[in-house]
Parts: sequence; structure tokens; C-alpha cells
Amino acid sequence: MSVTHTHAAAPPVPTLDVERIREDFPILAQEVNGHPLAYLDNAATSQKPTAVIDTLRHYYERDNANVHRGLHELSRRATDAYEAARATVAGWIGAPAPSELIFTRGTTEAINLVASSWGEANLAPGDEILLSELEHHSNLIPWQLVAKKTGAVLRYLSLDDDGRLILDDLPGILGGGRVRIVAIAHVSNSLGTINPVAEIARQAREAGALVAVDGAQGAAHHPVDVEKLGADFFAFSAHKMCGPTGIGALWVRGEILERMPPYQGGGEMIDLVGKHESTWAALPHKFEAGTPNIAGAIGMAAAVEYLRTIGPEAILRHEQDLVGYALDALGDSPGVRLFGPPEPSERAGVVSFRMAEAHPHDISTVLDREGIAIRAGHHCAQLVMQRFEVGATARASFYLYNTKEEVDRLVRGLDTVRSIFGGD
Ligand code: C6P
Repeated sequence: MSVTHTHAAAPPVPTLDVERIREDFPILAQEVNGHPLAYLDNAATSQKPTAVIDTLRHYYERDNANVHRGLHELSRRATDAYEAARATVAGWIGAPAPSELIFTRGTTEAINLVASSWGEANLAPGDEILLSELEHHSNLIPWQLVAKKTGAVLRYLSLDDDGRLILDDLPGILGGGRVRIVAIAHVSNSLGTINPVAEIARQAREAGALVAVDGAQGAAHHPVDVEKLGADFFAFSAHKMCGPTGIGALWVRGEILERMPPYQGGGEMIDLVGKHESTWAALPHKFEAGTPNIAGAIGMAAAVEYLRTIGPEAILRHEQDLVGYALDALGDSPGVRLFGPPEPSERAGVVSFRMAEAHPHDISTVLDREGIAIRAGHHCAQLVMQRFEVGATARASFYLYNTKEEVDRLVRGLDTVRSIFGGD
């Protein structure tokens, strides 16, 4: 176990033993450009612990075969491990049944699945899809595409100056009676804002609308229970939560999934095939056409098992601790403009900022020379950039293995940026 317990609070949230956790991530023990790596780009993708790397190696060295097809030992093993992975991943988000969880390539494919399958079958001209200004493009473009096909109309919740959704507008929008689905991020990747999804879902449900949650930044950094959230769809990616790239999942409430038409056709997803008509496999296989990412799913489950030993509550608390520390330090740093809610408790481990002296790309380039990895750009959230009238921000994003010393290095790195671009 990589945690020690504090005695103050009840119920106690474990405090992370970060030095110990760092040993689980071999990639962190390297120098980049002559400096120890400070990996502060976790919202883009997280690093992978040995437990996940070993699971993938073991699968390929011992069990690799196709699933649900063969009657031989290896195929049985692969199938058992793949289906066990489904149950483990479903458990991570509190899904009532593993059969409601579909493996996808990631959050992006999961949202495209919802928009295409559910959207094309259920949306009619004049129906409304409610999004928000803080959505990642993965939770915008699929809805724009389905709106064009069906004649549905896109509506938006706005952001206040601190990057929070303006919930006061919600009753008015829902009160129009046209909203069929609310598609909203659990946590903003560009600002870190944790959205009040349960409250939004409560109001949406009362208005007869479904709720689709983009959980890409939620499932990795925040405890998730889809039932408590009141979600009907929940999409997330393994690579942001210590798992492999190219695998993620979509949970759909059972009675909705039953009525959704297939998303893609091919092997695996059929029952009986005729020349003109075919019937579909049972759930969830109806939505998993072709050979799935078997190793990826097993690796995703290994990531869940790993994160379980740490605990999502402890991870979130650690991130909020780092965010609070970073907001204080960056707030004292001359010429730095911070974005997002001022209270660390309102956000996950993301800090977006700009400097008066330098473009975010220049900040990132200078920091990279000091071994510090951050992301600079629009973060696939151009509506957020438009809301704050900037083209880009610099973004540091934290995870369970990051330290206050790394935040200190980030802040000192900005002094270097200032000395290069500040004209002193
Ligand atoms: N955000 C970031 O640097 P995929 O690529 O399918 O695993 O996840 C897409 C996605 C969807 N929603 C949110 C809120 C996200 O943050 C992301 C991925 C990365 O912020 C890469 S752009």
C-alpha cells in the first residue's frame, strides 16, 4: 500500500505516500534535457505504473488469443480476462451491470457512439441538445454532426468569469421543454472546474432529458458513481487513468442501451446473418464490432486495480493540495493570469495560466529545457478560449505522483521565461 492515514478527519481520507508511489512509475526516474523529469501534462495522458506494464507483458507472453471465438485454452483465457476486465472497469464507476459497459477506443469514440446511435434514432427537428462552453471538442463535434443530420438544435450553458457553469440559466433552458439530452463534462480539461453534474442531472431528469457525461477527466481524478451522478451515459479513457492508450469505455443505462441501434457492423456484434437481414448479439457485444482491444481492456482493468489500492478520494485530495499550492505560488508570480475557479476544492488537478511576457508556447518550450512537461494551446477547448478572449493558455496538470517540489520548479521556470522574454 502506498498510503498513510491521517487521524484528523472522519471518515479519514488517506494521505498519499508520493515518494513511494513514484517508484511505481519507471518513466519518472529519468532526466530530460539534463534535469529530472517533472511530468505536469497528466490531463493529456498519464504515466503507467509497473503493474499495468507487467499485465500487458504477461498477457502477450502467455494468454494472447482472440476472444469469444475459439474453443482452445488460450482463447478461453483471453475471453475470461477480457470479460473480467469489463466487470472491473464497470465497478470503478459504480455501473450496476458489466453488460452495460462497452469498450471503445476512448472517450472520443464513446461520445461519437452515443451521438450516432442514440442521437440519430431519437432526435428530431427542433429537439435541443444542451452543451456547455467548457466542453472539449470531443463533446462538441459529435453533437454538431448529429444536429446537422437530424435538425436538432444546439444550446449552450455559459461560463462565469471564474470558469464555472452558470446554473441559473438551466431552469429557463430546460423549461422550454425541447431539451432531449444534456451532454456535459464531469471535469473541465482546460480549467479544471468540477461541474455539479448531479444537480444538472437532477434538473435534466425532471425536464425529461437524458444526461451524457464526458468523464475523461472525471474518472481519473475524482471518485465516480454513475448512479449517484444521475447519468444515463458516461464516457472515459484508460490512458488518463494510468492505463494504456487506445482503450476506454462507455457506460449506458441498461434500458436505454437495449433500445439503441448498432453503431458499427461487423464480426462479434451479430447473432444470425442473412443475405438481407441480420440479428444482433446480446449486450454489450452488439456494440463491439470486430476484434476488440483485448490487451488494452485488460490493461485498463489493471490500472483500475492499481488506482483502487490508492483510492480516488486520496488522489483528488492530493491534486487539490497541489492545485492550492500552485494557485498561491502562481498568484504571487508577477504578470501571471490564472484561469478557473479560485477555490482548489472546486477543481481537479489542472492549472491554466498566461504570462504577460510570453506566449504559452514559449513558456512550454522554456520549461521543457528545464525538464518540465506542460501543455500549451487551446487544449481542444476553443469555446473556453473564446469565452476568455485568449488564443491559448499554458496548462500544468497534476496526478498522484506529482510533488510540491515540482510545482516549485514550475514557478522558478517562469522566472527563467521572464528573464528571456521580459526585456529586463
Ligand atoms: N483531453 C487534454 O490534453 P480521448 O482523446 O478520446 O482519450 O479523450 C478526449 C477528451 C474528451 N473530453 C475531455 C474532457 C478531455 O480532456 C479529453 C482529452 C486531452 O486535455 C487531450 S486533447
